[in-house]
Formats: sequence, structure tokens, C-alpha cells
Amino acid sequence: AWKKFSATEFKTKDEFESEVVKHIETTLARSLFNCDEAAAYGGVALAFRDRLVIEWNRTQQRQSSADPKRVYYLSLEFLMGRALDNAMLNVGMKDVAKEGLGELGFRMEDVISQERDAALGNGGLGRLAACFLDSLATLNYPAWGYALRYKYGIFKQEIVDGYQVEVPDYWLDFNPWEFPRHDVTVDVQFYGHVRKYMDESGKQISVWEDGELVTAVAYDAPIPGFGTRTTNNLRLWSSKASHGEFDFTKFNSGEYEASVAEQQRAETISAVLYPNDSLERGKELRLKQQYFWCAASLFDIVRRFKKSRKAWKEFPNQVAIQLNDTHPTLAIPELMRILLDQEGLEWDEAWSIVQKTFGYTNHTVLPEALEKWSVPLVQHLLPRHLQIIYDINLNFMHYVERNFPKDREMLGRVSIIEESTPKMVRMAYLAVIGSHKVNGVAELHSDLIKTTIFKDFVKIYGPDKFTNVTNGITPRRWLHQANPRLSELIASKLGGYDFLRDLTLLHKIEAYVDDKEFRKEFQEIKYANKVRLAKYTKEAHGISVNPSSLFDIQVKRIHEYKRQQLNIFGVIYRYLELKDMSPEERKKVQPRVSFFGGKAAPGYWMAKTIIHLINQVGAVVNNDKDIGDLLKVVFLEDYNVSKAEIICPASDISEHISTAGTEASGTSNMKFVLNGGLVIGTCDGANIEITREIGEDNIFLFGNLSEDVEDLRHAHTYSGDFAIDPKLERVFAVIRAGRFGDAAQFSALVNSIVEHGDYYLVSDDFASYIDTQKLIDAAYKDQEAWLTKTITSVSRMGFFSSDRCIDEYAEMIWNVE
Ligand code: 26Y
Repeated sequence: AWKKFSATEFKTKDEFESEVVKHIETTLARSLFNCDEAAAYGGVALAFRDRLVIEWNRTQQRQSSADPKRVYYLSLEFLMGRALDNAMLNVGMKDVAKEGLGELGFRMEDVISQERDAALGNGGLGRLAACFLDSLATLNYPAWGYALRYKYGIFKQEIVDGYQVEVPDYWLDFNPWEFPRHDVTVDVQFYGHVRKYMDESGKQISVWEDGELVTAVAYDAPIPGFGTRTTNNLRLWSSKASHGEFDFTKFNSGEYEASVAEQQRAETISAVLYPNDSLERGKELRLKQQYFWCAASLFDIVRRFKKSRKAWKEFPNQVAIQLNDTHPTLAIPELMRILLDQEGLEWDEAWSIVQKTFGYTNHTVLPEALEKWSVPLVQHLLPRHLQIIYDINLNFMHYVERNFPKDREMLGRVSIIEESTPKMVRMAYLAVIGSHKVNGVAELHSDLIKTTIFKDFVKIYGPDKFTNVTNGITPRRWLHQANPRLSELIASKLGGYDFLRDLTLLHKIEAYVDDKEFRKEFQEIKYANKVRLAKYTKEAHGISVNPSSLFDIQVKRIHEYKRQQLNIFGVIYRYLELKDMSPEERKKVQPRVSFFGGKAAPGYWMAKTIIHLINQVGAVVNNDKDIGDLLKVVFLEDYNVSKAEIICPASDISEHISTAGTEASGTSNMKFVLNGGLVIGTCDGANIEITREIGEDNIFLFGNLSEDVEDLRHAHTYSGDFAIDPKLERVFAVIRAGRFGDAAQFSALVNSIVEHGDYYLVSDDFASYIDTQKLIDAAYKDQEAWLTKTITSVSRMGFFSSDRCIDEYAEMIWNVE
């Protein structure tokens, strides 16, 4: 096995065992005689943590003395998943630990699965941030992540009678991976008002006074790189009342309850992750979260910069801040406030520093997901920031006016302030104006933002401000950790694990595409991964599935634009066709299991209805004696990162079937293909680049193109002869007939297509989807040809490493080495 560096702690299994025992008996104060798997997990995690911490301290010390330009990745979400397996693989002692654990009477998998997921995110954006941290450390970039230490991560999903029920995710009762830094705190101000006056030199001074303070306390988590000593830091802020545990004046005057209430009010700020991933709702508490986190992080960043005693103009040479979507956009006016009000810089100098410091990544073109905050709310909560935003806007309006004197409409279109009632602050515009680079997350998406939401800004700033960085995934977690046998097979052919640090080396396995032994092993690994998922499905859901069936998987947040409804309507159509067949005909059919998984935002009724329909269809189909193994429908409860590690290696086909132009990139498409699955997909997001890399013979594309979407939508509403596809009409007929339970429960879903304009083009793409699924059935029959496609695809996935992606950010946006 590969070893990272000369060991600083345990080197042998005996030393490892004694470390584990020491931690169980002393750190955890548990007796070895009733040591369960939870205690074993604790002991192992602490043993590995000790090793990580040494390198973590060294990395931070090295960086403090070299004082290079640092990257700060501001993201409200980091979907880290579990840390132990990752730590073992990155430190490179998993084999030693496995042996040692065996002697102590435990199985590695059981111990690993004791850990709760760190689920501080909703979906793709949060997981992308986690992959980026892994790559930043692996590539030795001096980088910090900044986020909130939510007490509750994304809710746990339970399915009760086919419906989603949300359960709070309290994940912190035992978390060995975080280190509270009670000495690293920042007082963050809210509310109050601004007093302006002239100083002796005649300069305008603004003072933000009164209001209330909430204290941010830092909690740090080590982020180990793979094959390197670099161990970076993820800093999470937790909120607490700023006067210590109690407000002593109130406490002493007998207002005990009031003082505790204030404490709780402060703690509410970092209490819970908002579970919406596409609908912006303008809640005051979310704005408070955003400012609390931006203010604490910027204070921290500025404090670190000031230690170097460099001039302010050096700030952008020392600091690059990446905004993960608009959620941290308040960092822009906050840095302005620090530079103007606290450091006394002039506007122009401050603004130039700000623009050079920030980069902004956009993850969506859906209008309902673009953040806007009402002016009265910002005025109330952050009065000084609102003034600064107005000043930024005023300067910007002057600039636009000078450069586009003939286009008077332009001013209203690009103003940061939307002239609605109430007025709104458009955060995406503020982010564009305050950054030096704006990037989308896949080629199509980066092109689309230039022609839609940011069209005018391309005219104003020129096209060079806008760029593309196609997303990637870390091959350490999504290949090596999730699919160790495949990783080992590849390593055996490539002469080692270098491909995990340079994924383009994968191309060398294409030479083995005709190698009998290799093919056999590759196929066996896929089968074993399907057996693993089948076993999980039986244990978790009591549904037996045959691992020889074609495994068809769609796992992602539930959203109309991602079109799980298209998938389940397709499943119903397949079921109806099977029912129509004679027993003889059925014998020729390719058996299939349709797996679904994903959470619906708690307030998103249509998404919840889709989950309900999937479960109702499963209840009918899975118990139909005519059907048997020919079709099974499984809804995998509570899809999360650790489940994705079991699911992604087990697909034959995965579905990435969003309405063209709506999915910015998608990243699970990459995970499935890297693990030897094929894709059915639309020409959307990164599917397009995946096709370019692996070849169009190796992917099943269908459906309308993004350039046709607008016309189709228009036709639905105005042409008058919009007719539902006849096959889809047949599906609707059986739903209406109550075949899957009370039809009324699904009427809104059906009517969104039949009566309300089919915004997501389900009917337009249905026939093409069904035809393509038939092609897949036929293709799967030729197992040898299928295997060739999967091996070829894996070998061509090198481009989609998040390492490539991070190197592009470093060069094009951050200017760091
Ligand atoms: C404003 C708030 C409601 C909000 C919160 C979370 C809005 C959006 C989100 C999360 C968005 C998200 O996860 N976007 C996904 O980002 C991935 C990484 O770039 C993309 O691959 C994926 O296509 C995109 O939907």
C-alpha cells in the first residue's frame, strides 16, 4: 500500500492497537470490556486524528512563515460526508488499521459506518465545495474554507406511507474532527444606525453605532491532502451571545429567563442549515447568517493580513476570496466598510482592492434561485452596508451612463437596486460588479449566463470578465474510497496510484479494453458493487432486487427541472407495456431496477408529490406477480454523501435528464461514469463535455436542445394546438384512473403539464426518452459491447477531476501557485 510520509505516530498494527485502546480507555473513558462499535470508531478516529493534527500544525506554521497568497473559499455549504475513511486513505495507514481492528474484533466497514455524515449542505454546490477542499490540500495550495457550524445539518429524510417526513439532523454529539478555538472570536454587529460627521480635515466619517453584538467562535477541522503533508483548515463559525454565558446585569437583577432567552436568540443564528436549494425566500434569519459568517470570516482574513504589516495595496496579492454563489456577497460591502470606516482608505483605492480580491461563481440561471434582499430589511439589519451598496451602485450607474449614453433602459436593467415594491438588492449583480472574474460551472452554463442573466454586464465589462471552469470531483473519495476494487485494478495496470493525483493517466487503461483478464475483473467489480447495493436495498427497505438486472439510478435533489417526474412516468409506461405482453414476450425483456433517491425542500409541494408518486408506483409494481423481477422501483431513503459512495459504483445507467439549459453542470454524472456506469441524459450542463470526452457512442443522449426551449414554451402557451404526447397521455390516464392510489393526490403534478404549459418540457421529450430507454435495453443485451463502452468511458474521464478544476481557478482567477 501507498504510504504518505514517514510516520510520526503509530507505524505498526501493534502501535495502532495500543493507540486505539489508549483513546478508548482514557479519552473516551470507556471500559474495553464493553467496547461497542461506536467506541471502536471513537478510538480509531482519535488515533488518526492525532496523526492529522501534527501535519496540520506544521502546515499552518509553514504557511505563517512563508506568508504566501492564500485562497479563501467562502461557502455557506460544505457537504463533507464522513471523515475517517478519507483520513485513513490520505494518511495512508488504512491497511495497518484494518489488521489492527481485526485483532481487536471489529470489521473496518462496521467501524467506518458508525460515523455520522457532516451534512452541512443541500446538494451539488455543497459537495463541490467539499471536493474543492480535498483538491486544494492535495495540490498544496494554501487555502481555507469558511462556513457556519450549523447545529443541525440538512434534515434526515424518512419515508412514511410514501411521503417524505423531515427529521432534524443533530450531528454534533460526538465529533472528533472539530477543534473549538475559544480564543478565536469575533464580535459581529447587527441593527443600530449610522452617524455621519466631518473630521477636522473635512473628510466624511461614518460610524455604525448601537444595535446588538453576537459573538462568532471558530471551530476548525483539518483537511488532509492525498499524497502530501499539506493539511489545510476548514473554519466554521458558531454563534453565541456576546457577554459570555449570561447577560450578568439581567442575571443579577433577577431576569434570569430573559438572559437565557437572549443567549438562545444569539445561538439561533448558526442553528440550522436552510434546506432550500432553489427557491429563495428572503428570510431575515438567513440574511443574519450570511452577514454573521461574512463579517467573522473577513475580520479573520484581515487580521491575518495585518500581521504581515504590508501596505493595503498588497491585499489582493495576499488574499483571493472566492464567493460560492451569491450567498457570501455581503463580503463585498463588508470589506469596503472595513477599508473605508476602520482603515481610513479613500473610496477608489478601497474599491480597487475589493474588485481585485473577489471572484464569483454562479451556479444557476433559474430566476427563482437568484438571491434578492429587500431594501427595508437590509436597512434595518445592516444600515451601513446598505449605504455602501447604494454608493457602489451610484458609481456603477455613472460608469454605465458615460459608456452607454444612448441606452437609457440599460440603467434600470443593470442597477443593483430593483425598482419594485419593496425595492430589492440584486445580489448577483452586486457580486458581478464587486468581482474581477465571474465563472459558470460548465461550458453551456457559462455561455448561457453571458446571453441571459448577465448579458448587459458582458457589454459593460467586455467578455473577458466572464469565464468557464467546468466542475470536477475528487477521485480520492469518488473512486479510491467509494470503489476500492476498481481503484486497485486500475493501479495494478498503471503500476501504482499516481492516477489519483493525475487523473488524466486513466487514459492508459484504454489499452486494456480488449484484455480478457482485465475485462473479466472489471465486470466482476461492477457486479460486486451491484450486489452491495442490492444488499443495502434489502436491509434498508425490505425490497429484493436481482443484481443481474439493469440498475438504473437517479439520485439528486428532487426538482421539477431535474425531471424525476419524466423518469417515473417512463417507469409507468414500461409497466403498462409489460402488462400488455404475453408471458412469452416477457421472457425476452431486459429486467430492470429503477432506483430513485433525493430530498425535497420541505416547502416544495410538487417535489414532495413526485416522491409520493414514485413510492406509490413502487408499491404497485413491486407486488405485481405478472412482473416479478422484470421491473422493480426503489426509493432510497435519505440520500446523502455516504450513501452516494455505495450507490455511484453500482449503476449500469444513471439519469441526468434535466430540461436542456437548466442544470448548470451536475456532478453526479461524473461520479457514475468514473465508476463504470453509462449515462442517459439531455444535452445539458456537463453532460455535453462528458460526451465530448468519452465519445457520443458511449452515452445515451435524448431530448430537445437548450436553444429550442424558449420557442417550445412559447408554443405551449400561445399556439393553441399544444397536444400531450400520446404515450404520456396513456400514463396520465392510468394515474387518473387511480391505479397508483387516489388520483387527486397527483392532479397538480399532471396538470402542471396538461394545463399549465409544461414548463419543463416533459411531454416534448417523452417519446425521445422512451425510445432511448429502449435503445439502452437493447444495448445492455450485448454485454461485451456494453463493457467496452464502460471501460472506454472510465479511461476518458480524466478531465473531470476537481484537481484540474482547482488548477484552472488558481491560474485564471486567483493567481496563486
Ligand atoms: C438561495 C438559496 C435558496 C440557494 C441555496 C442553495 C440556492 C441554491 C443552492 C444550491 C444550488 C446548487 O446546489 N446548485 C448546483 O451546483 C452544482 C455545483 O456547481 C451544479 O453541478 C448543479 O448543476 C447546480 O444545480
